[in-house]
Amino acid sequence: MIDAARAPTRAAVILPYERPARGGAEAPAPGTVRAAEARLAEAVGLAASIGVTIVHTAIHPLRERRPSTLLGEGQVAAIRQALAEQNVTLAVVDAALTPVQQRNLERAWGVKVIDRVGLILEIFGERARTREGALQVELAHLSYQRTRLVRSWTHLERQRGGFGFLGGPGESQIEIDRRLIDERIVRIKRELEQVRRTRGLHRRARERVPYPIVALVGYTNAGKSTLFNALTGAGVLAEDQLFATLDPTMRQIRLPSGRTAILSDTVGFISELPTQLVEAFRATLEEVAAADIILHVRDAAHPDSAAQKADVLKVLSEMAEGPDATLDEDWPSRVLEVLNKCDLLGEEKPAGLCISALTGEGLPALLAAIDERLAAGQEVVAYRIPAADGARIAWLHRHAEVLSTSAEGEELEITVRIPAAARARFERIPPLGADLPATANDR
Ligand SMILES: Nc1nc2c(ncn2[C@@H]2O[C@H](COP(=O)(O)OP(=O)(O)O)[C@@H](O)[C@H]2O)c(=O)[nH]1
Ligand SMILES: [Mg+2]
Repeated sequence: MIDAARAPTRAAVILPYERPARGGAEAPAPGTVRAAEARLAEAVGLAASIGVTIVHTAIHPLRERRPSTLLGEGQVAAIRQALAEQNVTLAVVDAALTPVQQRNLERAWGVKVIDRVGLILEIFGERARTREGALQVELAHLSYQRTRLVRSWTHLERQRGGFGFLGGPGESQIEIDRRLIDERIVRIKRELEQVRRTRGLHRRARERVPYPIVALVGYTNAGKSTLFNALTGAGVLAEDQLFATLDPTMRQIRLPSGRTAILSDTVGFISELPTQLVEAFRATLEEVAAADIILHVRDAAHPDSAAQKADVLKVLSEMAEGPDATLDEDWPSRVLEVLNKCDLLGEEKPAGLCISALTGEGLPALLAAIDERLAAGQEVVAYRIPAADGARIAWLHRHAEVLSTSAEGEELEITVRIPAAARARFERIPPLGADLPATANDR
């Protein structure tokens, strides 16, 4: 773990960039340069989110993948000099490094080196909010460590000339480590299954939050955190301090109508997410399930903006699939798309909600759109609910405007003004007791 709590770590972000195979020594296509720069910006954004100070960034074109250091000899030397000049103590190499490459680079540069997967695991580890999320991240971490042990083991074997039967001390240590990791993986998987069975209960706890939730989703660097700060910074409410200390990524906002909502920042999507991290990433996205509005923040100026949008929608739709779905199937009706960084676009603005989280352009229109969404299609409905069914009563208080409540024996009659989508969702929630047989053992 990187300890960012003490003094900010001085970090460098190095992008070893493979040019698409073209042949010849002519200059790279302009699109390639732009893609490399976008990729570097993403890596810088990722690194910044673990609280380190980035003092050096560089793109190094890869001519070949050297097994010992990935980068070329001259590049390794040039980077060493740059790191020393800036007193860097952590180098993030935005690529997949073998354990051997990582170790050799650490030796050559005299700093701690982490690769892309290592960095992403750090971020997920910090941001996992639910028990399930934390377990998923730990599982990914262990699998990552395990493959690295295996790889360095085959490396040792190779060094011995292929006769790997003479179990040296290194090898048996690795066998032991591997077994410990395997045991831990089995234990975590078992715990995960248990947590999944009780997931309904956790979600119900989230639903006690008394205001509608607006969750910001989108790619890393789309501007989610900037927008979060722009929307919450201006009108911070006094009672916000409480929320801020509990969880810096959730804060109250006051909408133009006077309605209060909770804005929730989420872990960003990451381009080319390594497959072993997909489950962990989805687990960190779970809070989207409880959101009344899924505010999809897009970087309208990014070269891959359209592909990024498709990715985000694909992941969300996958979360709504199968028996283990974490998202209600009505999720598309809850998405509100916003095009950020419109200040970087020229005259021709794309259709849709164009904003700039940086300059504040379009933010009043965005707040009005959120307001409108929350108010859309309201109906007045009266429900009779057993007074003991605190979960459904709390749900109504969160998702609907309660107009009146009266006691009718053991039941409450609650009259609410409720959005049509919320009404459909509410009517699918099993009444108290309906799910007791399945969860009785987990309490
Ligand atoms: N030009 C411009 N830059 C922006 C805008 N919003 C965010 N940024 C920049 O984009 C980078 C990533 O923003 P951030 O909020 O951290 O993105 P996140 O990863 O989605 O949370 C930062 O350098 C921001 O200053 C915007 O509307 N216009
Ligand atoms: Mg952010």
